[in-house]
Amino acid sequence: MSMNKTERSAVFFEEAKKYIPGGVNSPCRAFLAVKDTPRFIEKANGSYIYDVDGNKYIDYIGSWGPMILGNNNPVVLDAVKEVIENGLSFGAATEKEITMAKLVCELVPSMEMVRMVNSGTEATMSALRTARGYTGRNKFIKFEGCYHGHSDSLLVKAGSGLIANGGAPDSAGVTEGCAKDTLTAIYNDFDSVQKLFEENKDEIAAIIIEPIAANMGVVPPNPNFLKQLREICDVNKTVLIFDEVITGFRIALGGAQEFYGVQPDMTTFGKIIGGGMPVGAYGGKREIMEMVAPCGSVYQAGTLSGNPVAMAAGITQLTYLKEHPEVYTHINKLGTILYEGLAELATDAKVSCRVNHIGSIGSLFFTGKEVTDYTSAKTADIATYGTYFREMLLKGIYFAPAQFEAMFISYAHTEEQIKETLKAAEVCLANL
Ligand code: KE4
Repeated sequence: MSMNKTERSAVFFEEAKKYIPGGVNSPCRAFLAVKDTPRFIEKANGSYIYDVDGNKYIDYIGSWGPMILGNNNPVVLDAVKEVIENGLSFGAATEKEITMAKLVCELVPSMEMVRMVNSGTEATMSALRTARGYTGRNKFIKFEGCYHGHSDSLLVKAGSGLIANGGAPDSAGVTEGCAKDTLTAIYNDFDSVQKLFEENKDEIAAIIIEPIAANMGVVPPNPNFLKQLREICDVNKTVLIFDEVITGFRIALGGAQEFYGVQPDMTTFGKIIGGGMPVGAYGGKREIMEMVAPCGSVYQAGTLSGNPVAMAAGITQLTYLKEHPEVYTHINKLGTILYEGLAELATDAKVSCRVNHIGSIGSLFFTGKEVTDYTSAKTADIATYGTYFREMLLKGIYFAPAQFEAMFISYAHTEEQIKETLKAAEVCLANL
């Protein structure tokens, strides 16, 4: 078993902790949940990342989703290099923003208008504000275990880094006043949604949902669940928001809404839309989006929104995906081999484990239960996941450094690398 050197990562981590909370600029990177030294990454290329101690890893994070074409895709990189010469940011309108907006509306038919922002958090926060402005209502429904970024009213019973190491799903600093309008339902439990509508008649502005949950680990929607949400929103004139920050342009070119054939009223994007640069977006029906300033009364703004360099990266990546449908065939095929292979190996090793996956995203839960919601996801044994993660990392496989995250396969991954990963997993699972 190869032993990673982690000296330099360890030194950097101690230094970083002096100046940055927890030594990281996002909690998921701290490796707290897996009780290991966070690897400080020096460079990335294709399906590999390289840390500051010279270790090389097959990368199943891809910056948490953006790198669908692989790290440092030359087409995206060239597009960025080309525009940088003309200036990094103008704070003024540019043609590239029209190109991006038209492209998003073309690829996602439910989008009649779209506003660029700089992160998934900004996208969901703004979409929610717009839905409230449009309906004149305050309350909204989210689902336990879903994560929609870190805006106050969405940090209620949220997933991802909030629950990574067994933490509470609610953040300190979110006031009663803010959280009181956040209603939480149970993923895949339509009765829990219906009950909230009965208890809050005509008061619910929106439902926001990850159409495939990926922040309590990957939890696909039950058949008809999304359709039921569509119907109850129609009846109650509630805005249905699909948070496709992870699933957008990933599950299909048109996102989970294309894959499941259910159209939301609004959609939020992040990650892939930026090609690795900071980009988020929200949009949907014209009559809703015309509420947004400066043409409407819902205010939202951003110094770097629609930044020309970020637009070049995002437009290039989305255009490549539009022109190369083979990307999806490839990543979905590798996803089936990897995730079904992991499930088989766990069974052979008599390890109590569930693997949930759709296409190129998936996650592995050390539990004997079907994982269909937050409660069942939480039965997963976090300590065993940590052991498994650390062992795989020592073998050069970089999985999600937390139980309640997804893994991502890119177009740069090869069948050989998947087989190498499964070989490593066979040994690790047998040693658990
Ligand atoms: P950002 O603000 O991190 O760009 O996007 C927030 C967000 C919104 N919606 C969904 C469905 C998301 O998954 C995210 C962010 N995902 C996390 C990983 N679970 C990003 C990684 C991190 O927080 O460092």
